[in-house]
Amino acid sequence: LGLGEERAKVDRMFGLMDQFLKNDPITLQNDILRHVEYTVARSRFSFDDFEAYQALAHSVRDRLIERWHDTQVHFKRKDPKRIYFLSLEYLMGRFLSNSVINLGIRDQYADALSQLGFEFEVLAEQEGDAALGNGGLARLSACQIDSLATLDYPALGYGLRYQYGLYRQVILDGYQHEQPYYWLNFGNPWEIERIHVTYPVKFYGTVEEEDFNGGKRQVWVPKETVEAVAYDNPIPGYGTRNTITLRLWAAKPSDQNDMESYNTGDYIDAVVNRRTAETISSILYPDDRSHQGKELRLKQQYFFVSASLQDIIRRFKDAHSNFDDFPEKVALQLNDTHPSLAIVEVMRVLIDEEHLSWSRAWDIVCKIFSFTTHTVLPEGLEKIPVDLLESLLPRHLQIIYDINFNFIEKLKKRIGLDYDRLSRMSIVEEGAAKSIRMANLSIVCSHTVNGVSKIHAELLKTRVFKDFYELWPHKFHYKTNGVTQRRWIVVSNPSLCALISKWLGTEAWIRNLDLLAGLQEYATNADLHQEWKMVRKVNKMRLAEYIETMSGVKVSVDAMFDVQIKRIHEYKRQFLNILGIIHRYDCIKNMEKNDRRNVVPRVCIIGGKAAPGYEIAKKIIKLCHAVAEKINNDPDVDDLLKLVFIPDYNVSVAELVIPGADLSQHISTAGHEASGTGSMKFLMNGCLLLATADGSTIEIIEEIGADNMFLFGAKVNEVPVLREKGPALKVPLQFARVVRMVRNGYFGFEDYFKSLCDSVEVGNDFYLLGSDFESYLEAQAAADMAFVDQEKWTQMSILSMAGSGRFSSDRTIEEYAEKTWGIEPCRCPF
Ligand code: B1N
Repeated sequence: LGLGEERAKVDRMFGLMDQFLKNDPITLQNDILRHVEYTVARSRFSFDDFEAYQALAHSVRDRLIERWHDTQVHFKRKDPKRIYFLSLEYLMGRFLSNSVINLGIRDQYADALSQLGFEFEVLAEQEGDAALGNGGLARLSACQIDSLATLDYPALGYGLRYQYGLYRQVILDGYQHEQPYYWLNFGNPWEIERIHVTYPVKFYGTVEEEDFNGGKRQVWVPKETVEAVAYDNPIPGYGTRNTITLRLWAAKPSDQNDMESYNTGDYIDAVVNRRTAETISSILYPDDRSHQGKELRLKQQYFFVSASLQDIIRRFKDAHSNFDDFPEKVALQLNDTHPSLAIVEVMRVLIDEEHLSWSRAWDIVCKIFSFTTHTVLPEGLEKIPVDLLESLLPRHLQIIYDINFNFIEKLKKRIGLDYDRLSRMSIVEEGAAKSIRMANLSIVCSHTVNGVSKIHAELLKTRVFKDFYELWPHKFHYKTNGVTQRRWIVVSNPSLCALISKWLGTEAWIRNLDLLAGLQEYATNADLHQEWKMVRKVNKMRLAEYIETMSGVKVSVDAMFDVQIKRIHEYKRQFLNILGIIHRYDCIKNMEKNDRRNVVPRVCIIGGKAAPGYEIAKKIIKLCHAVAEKINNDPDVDDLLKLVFIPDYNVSVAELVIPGADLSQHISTAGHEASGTGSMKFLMNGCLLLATADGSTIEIIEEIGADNMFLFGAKVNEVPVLREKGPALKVPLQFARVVRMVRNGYFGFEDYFKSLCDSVEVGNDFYLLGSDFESYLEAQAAADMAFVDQEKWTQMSILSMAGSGRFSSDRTIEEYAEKTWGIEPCRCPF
């Protein structure tokens, strides 16, 4: 467009602006009541909290849609290079509070509602979490989507619309039970069904050879078709009109399969069979370690990849006719290997459907993909059995073999006939059960491989992907993870948010978290200390109330709230935490009554889910309950020590727990946590960390200094040395004592806990609980000491928060945009 025309268009849009919805209290009330009456179909004179929430959500949705349309129109006109974020998991949590805050209309809604006799916070509690993911990786996707919108990037997130989200954890007699979480039961006002945005996704069948342009070519003749339907979730940025899309695919039966079955006359069976198509997107796999060799999982991955790429290619073709321009317009981000079939699918589409030559297609592929890995352990890497791939996606298997052939041929020229190394680097793993190494495929075909923290990148280069690093050092980078301060401070800790803005004299930190450093100069200011302690106390009271309703345990807010919330894993060492608690309990029991006065009171809080098939993790949950039962009912310890397990840990529970924590534990065996992002959320909320030098903690130390936290344990490089020692490893007496208490049935269930105790016996203690125990107790003692001096503690707490600026996902996303994706902001012009 010429400058004049551009101007005219913008003017016209401005002219239309008074048609946009207004946000004054009267309009908002009218809107809400209109939705009560016409959307929820309840009488506006009689509706309950849930119906009020639904109407409120629809009124917010209307406002989201306006901005979302404007953003899409703007992106279309500008046609910038876009980033497509491919992830099989998103832990979005609740949408309501986050949306109104990002839209800048929370207070207006709160006013409007109070005039109608409702409280915003109460209605917000009606919403269930969108829990379409397992843990850190999935919440990271959600934080990054928020940053992409806030920073005006032309981005689109793709995912799967699982009908069953992460299971609901129910505790019965201290044991974890999994219940299906059918989260769509109550409707979902935050999504927009796009019945016209659908694509066929094909499976199975054979590859046939056919004549083409005087030569031969391979064509896939698939046997089954499933329809992918788009559900769009508008994601508003903060402090911008930009509102981007999270597009989730749902599977629906396709009419293309049906002709034959209907002809056979078995109408009922044919209809019933159609429904199996829907199972593809019905359930999230609840395991965040690995999923090996499950056909449904592979189907999910391909369904996701195929639908997303059809959508991306359609959008590209709307404006372009030459695929050589594709890398100028499209960047594809692989969130771990889960979506990495996208690489093969792009090759297939370009060659088989668009008839590009192999070398042109390969050229394009090598320019568009970037890959982020979240794993530390070689055994955590995803592999797909060849026979599974052969039956489900025969043409894709051929293409993988071809990619691998070319790669190995080139590699031989570079490194010679070093067969060990060649076989380690091959995309195909030979052996009894042949399989495809998805990480190797991703590295070979991506221009960039990113780690998620500094230490993680080191481990990738020196251990996990050493061979590849030596071949292509330029491909390897890292972008330290971050979290969004919008959700993790503004939404979840409004009083801290107000305090920060007041002391900084600006709200600009909500878009630029580095500004928090401005609070360092007030770290010893008495007025700030007083306000700080007040805010923290109110948050602790809120948490104490929650604990009492969930577990019936009354806790004192004067005690130190010591929290460990995350997925239950042996490497995260919740067992170490519990053994430390047993030690503390044992010490109190063995003290003179008078000495007990010197004990710093603690409320130990543990929460997290164990993968349904992960036996040891489930035993850790049971142990936590068994120990809690004993301690919480022992009058000897009374308020000096309490232990509570918070059931069904999820995003909205985290929003409540984190602002109320004094101390949080991030105690993985060094070298096992790729990054960890929970620690960043605690840090932003002024919670002190008790941690090992692992993952992102190492960078947190650089920001706030080791003096402001409680560090312990073997370092990354010491871990292999200690493991070498095996049975000769030195383990403190106290450790043997507490393990023996569990083993001997002090907390009951000794048969059940036997294998758990065995897992930490000398010679067997892979995660080094025994050898880290002494320094763990020392760090705990240092935390007690610090807590006694409340001014000192408050100072450390302020400095933690003030030093958290680097851990905003805004910083991470800016690094990705500039260094990896090559994209620029594209801001809506209002
Ligand atoms: O990704 C997070 C990191 O902060 C954590 O350290 C890391 O453990 C986590 C298979 C995973 N790694 N791998 C997974 C999730 C789901 C699944 O099906 C693996 N999650 C992580 C963000 O970088």
